[in-house]
Amino acid sequence: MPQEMPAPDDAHLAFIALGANLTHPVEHVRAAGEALASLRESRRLRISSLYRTAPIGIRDQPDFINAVAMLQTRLTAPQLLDALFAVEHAFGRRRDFHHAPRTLDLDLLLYDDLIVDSPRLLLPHPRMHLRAFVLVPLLEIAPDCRIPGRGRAAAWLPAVSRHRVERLDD
Ligand code: PH2
Ligand code: MG
Ligand code: MG
Repeated sequence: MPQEMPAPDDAHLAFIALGANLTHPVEHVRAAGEALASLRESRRLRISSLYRTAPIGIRDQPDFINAVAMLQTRLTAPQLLDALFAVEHAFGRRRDFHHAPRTLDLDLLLYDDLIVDSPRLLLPHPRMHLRAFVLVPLLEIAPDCRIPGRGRAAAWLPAVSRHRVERLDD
């Protein structure tokens, strides 16, 4: 977590990964970034550039557009998760199969330095340190970010240098 961001006692710092790879993914990710800016009980502190990224997992699908947002929020982690599902739903997200192409995917990456292992919520996101499409935008907005249990996020970059990640022009 970046340490330069002191928060009131009831405010928490959360990082959210945005991804889309179906119709108009750039517009969808941009609009989702705006939706995060107006989430209740929350303030969007930063949002990364947009990145065009090669699909990880199922390779035979379109490139993704990815970004990461930093939020200050008074919502609890489960409340924030529900709010993210609501935004995904509003963007017409269908859950066809694991890793299926998606109109919008919002993943809660980090919530303060919380470690959670429940059926509904895993924190930190268990694969975030292995994905350039998460690490590169995350480090753009929080270069000193630490992942609980995994150390500095930046230390994981060399391990994912083979993943294609291109920053889009503004
Ligand atoms: N999301 C996945 C699986 N693979 N690949 C890229 N490049 N970007 C994603 O957001 C992504 C993925 C599952 O959520
Ligand atoms: Mg995902
Ligand atoms: Mg998801």
